Parts: sequence; C-alpha cells; structure tokens
Amino acid sequence: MERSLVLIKPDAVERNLIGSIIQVYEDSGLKVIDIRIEQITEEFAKLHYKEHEGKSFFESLIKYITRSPLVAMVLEGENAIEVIRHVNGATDPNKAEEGTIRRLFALNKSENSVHASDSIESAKREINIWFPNL
Ligand code: FUP
Repeated sequence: MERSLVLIKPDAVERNLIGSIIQVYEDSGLKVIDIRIEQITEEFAKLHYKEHEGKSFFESLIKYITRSPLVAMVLEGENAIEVIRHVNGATDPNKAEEGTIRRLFALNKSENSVHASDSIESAKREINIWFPNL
C-alpha cells in the first residue's frame, strides 16, 4: 500500500468540482485517509513548492495556490503514486489523456486543478508537512 498527498487546487474548488474530482479517485480504487479545506499562506505554499523555487513560474504559482481555499487530502491504495499521476493526466491539460482529471477539468498548465506527489520520497515529505499527525 502507498500513500500520496493530493491537492484539489483553487481553480477547481472555485468551480465546485471537489465532489467530481474525489469521485474519479474513488472510482480508481483509492481511499481518502484524511482531508481538509484550507486557504494556505504564502510561507506554507513556498515550503510545499520548494523544488520549484527560482523557476520562471514560481511567483505566479505561489500567487495562484494561495488565492482561495484548496482541498488537501491523503489518498491510499496499491501503487497509489503512479495510479494517481495517471488519473491526474499531464501537467498541461492539452496534452492530458482523455478521461483524466486535468483533461476533464483543468483550465491551463498553471490552473490545472490537482497536485499529487511525484515519488515515494516526495509523498513522505508532503504528507509530513500537510498532515504531520499521520
Ligand atoms: P505536476 O507534477 O504535473 O503537478 O507538475 P510540476 O511538478 O512540473 O509543476 C508543478 C506546478 O507548477 C504545476 F502543477 C503547474 C505549475 N507550472 C506552471 O505554472 N508552469 C509550468 O511551465 C510548469 C509548471
């Protein structure tokens, strides 16, 4: 069993897509282990996205992720990290496969509706900062 940190990002929460997106994960056999809704601070956003610090899109990414509430959750399942990244689809919704969350719901490469941990190491780090009690 694996766990991953998943975010339903501001663009999706703003458009009332929380339920539709969780449905896709549950239909893929994943279990919601913990969940909350929260508008994060700039400081916390920079901690979450620290691997992207210094990149051209970093400042706009921080502005976007802090602009309104997001849903943070931990999903669990067999091969969860790979399954979730497949279900999410490519970063750019124009390149995402049919039926993926980003193809279905994302607006563009920046406002792309969901985040998921990209490896076992980043899942550990992200779950630890978002859900330290797990
Ligand atoms: P992903 O793993 O698919 O979430 O994408 P990355 O870790 O490469 O990027 C993290 C976030 O940075 C993306 F969700 C959106 C944002 N981003 C941009 O806004 N522009 C880019 O060119 C690349 C990423």
